[in-house]
Amino acid sequence: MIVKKIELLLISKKLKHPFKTSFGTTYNRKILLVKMFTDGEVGWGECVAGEGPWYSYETYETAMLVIRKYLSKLILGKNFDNLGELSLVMDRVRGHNMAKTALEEAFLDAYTKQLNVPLYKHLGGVRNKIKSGVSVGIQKDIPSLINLISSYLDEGYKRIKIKIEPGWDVNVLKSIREEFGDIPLQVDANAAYTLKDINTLKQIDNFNLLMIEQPLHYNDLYEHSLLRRELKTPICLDESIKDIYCAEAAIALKSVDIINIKPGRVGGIVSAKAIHDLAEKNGIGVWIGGMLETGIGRSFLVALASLPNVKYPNDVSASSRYWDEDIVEPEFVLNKDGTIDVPSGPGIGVNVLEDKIEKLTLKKIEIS
Ligand code: OSB
Ligand code: MG
Repeated sequence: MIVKKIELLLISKKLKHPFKTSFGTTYNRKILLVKMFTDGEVGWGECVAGEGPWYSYETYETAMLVIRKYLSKLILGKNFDNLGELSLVMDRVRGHNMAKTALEEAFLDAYTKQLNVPLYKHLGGVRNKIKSGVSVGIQKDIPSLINLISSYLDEGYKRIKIKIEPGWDVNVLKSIREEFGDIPLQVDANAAYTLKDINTLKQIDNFNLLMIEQPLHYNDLYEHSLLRRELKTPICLDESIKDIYCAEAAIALKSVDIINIKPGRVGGIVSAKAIHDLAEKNGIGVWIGGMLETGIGRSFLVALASLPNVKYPNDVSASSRYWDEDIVEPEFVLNKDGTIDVPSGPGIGVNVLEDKIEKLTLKKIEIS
């Protein structure tokens, strides 16, 4: 399949609820979408880089620059027989994983539409419903958090993840356990602690959590291996696993019990699948993380969540958890049993609503 033209669409979209983590608060998302024209089908991808370099060094602006100046030059006008070939060519650019992922996604959507197969089947998915959890940001006070969790449980979410940071941790977990008993619960620190916080971390360890996600530094593997020996709660890594090399090192160092896989963070669908397979070989379960995606990025998360070694509920919630209106049809909805259906149509399996996108578009760049 030949890559003929790439369109970058920068849209702005308001989140239903502001999302606060230990690294900042997001109210409005600027989202870079990629529309790729090939000699066959057209495909869509989503770049999860944020507005500022807080979760990772990438931003939507660095992604636009790197795609325009470097990545597009490596792939435009070229023929790729499969996604692996496209991915390999883009390896020449170091880093910029979120930019690469958006291009991989757009190619893969077009490619699987051309083959007339659903994305999840093409990737080796084994289930047509995935377990959906919800990631709840830091709130202004505990009663607000309890109310929000309560409404998510009413909607049918079966697993709750809360964001924590020093000062919003032990007290909060105590209230949640008092209010909701032994619901499946986990925490995500987004690298807000150090080994000096060992006393707090040991208290967090007493709440029978499914896992504690990225407690220590975003680049660290070694200190997580030390911490892991001190806690009974499984350690899940997010930020620290940037590619297959980090995943190998984390496993060898015994730094990790569970891996959160986000395609944008690890450089694409090929890399996500490789990490999934490596973890499986080593008896480490994975789940699919989210970055507050629209329905376009979400469709890739849902497909990845259908892979066999996805052993935990995913941060892949229904469209309505993020947006008043999604930009795909049908939207992703939560079933009563806390699952989300995996689309069974060709490619991403949902229709991209271009008229809605047009209304949200701040900037459009054509590269050919
Ligand atoms: O650490 O998992 C994270 C959102 C933005 C940046 C980092 C993270 C998150 C989430 C959101 O937790 C998960 C979702 O998309 O529902
Ligand atoms: Mg995380």
